Amino acid sequence: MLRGIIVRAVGGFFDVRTAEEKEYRCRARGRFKKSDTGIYVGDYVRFTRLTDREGVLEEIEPRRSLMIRPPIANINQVVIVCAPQEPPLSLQLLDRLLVLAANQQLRAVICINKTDLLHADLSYLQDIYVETAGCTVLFTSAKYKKGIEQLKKELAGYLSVFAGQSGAGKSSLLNSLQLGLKLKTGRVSTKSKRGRHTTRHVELIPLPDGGFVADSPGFSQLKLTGIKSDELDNFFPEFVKVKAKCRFLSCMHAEEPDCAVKAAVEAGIIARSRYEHYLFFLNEIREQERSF
Ligand SMILES: Nc1nc2c(ncn2[C@@H]2O[C@H](COP(=O)(O)OP(=O)(O)O)[C@@H](O)[C@H]2O)c(=O)[nH]1
Ligand SMILES: [Mg+2]
Ligand SMILES: [Zn+2]
Repeated sequence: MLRGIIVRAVGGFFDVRTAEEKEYRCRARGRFKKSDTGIYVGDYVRFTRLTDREGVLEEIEPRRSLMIRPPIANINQVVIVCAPQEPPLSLQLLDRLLVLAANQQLRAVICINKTDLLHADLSYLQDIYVETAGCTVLFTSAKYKKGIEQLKKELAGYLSVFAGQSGAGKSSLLNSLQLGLKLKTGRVSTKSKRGRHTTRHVELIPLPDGGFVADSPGFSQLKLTGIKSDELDNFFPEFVKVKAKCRFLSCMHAEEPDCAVKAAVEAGIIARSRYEHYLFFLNEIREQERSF
């Protein structure tokens, strides 16, 4: 049997790519159709080779994750693309995406794109996200091909999706990687988006240094579902570092006295924006919990 990863699904067939960079169009045996686990792009599979280009799926390996929309298995990295302007930078959206990524145990890379548009000092983002939150931050310009080599390095070996606001430059960045893609760029109204891309198929694009990127942006669901209010602080690495010093073991870092997280905010060790977004998400989750 051969082993590979499903890179696309086409009309009941699955294209499986092997480590030798060969693709086989495979059909699934009947028993797969009955099993409720499904077969997804991103699944690692074993298959029997029929011809030089065809095979039959025999086995789906256990998947480490499954993203529902878009449906992709085994994603292990998200590239969160933001722009300093056009659209205006939303640190709340960035923090929300970071929480969602952490909840799915995905490595997160923050990519600040369109750096050519703004000559203001963006190093405060480095202070917040690299120094305290322990993320990887890249500064890019898809337009002027800046930072693309660093982006390639961060992608190598991972199975990545791109996420972030529409218009931030996800498609432009993917195109700048020159993987033989020609993704449509520009601001598309939600209406025409629906109309033109009716076949919202997912495909994994192999990277020259190993790994894949999904050509479809991740996280269309932005609700913090599946995260409990008393677990939210775990997704803020800089809170985790200090929270053992809170007076109460069950401290939610909101109304409680002698809270080490609040003290760290006052001392400038934790960024105020991070703390405010934490409180915002905490309220949102508490409201969801009350409505159950
Ligand atoms: N100035 C500038 N414009 C960019 C850059 N990256 C993308 N754009 C433009 O921003 C718009 C939205 O880009 P697109 O890639 O479609 O964003 P997406 O919605 O995140 O996929 C397009 O008009 C791009 O040409 C950049 O680095 N600098
Ligand atoms: Mg796009
Ligand atoms: Zn606390």
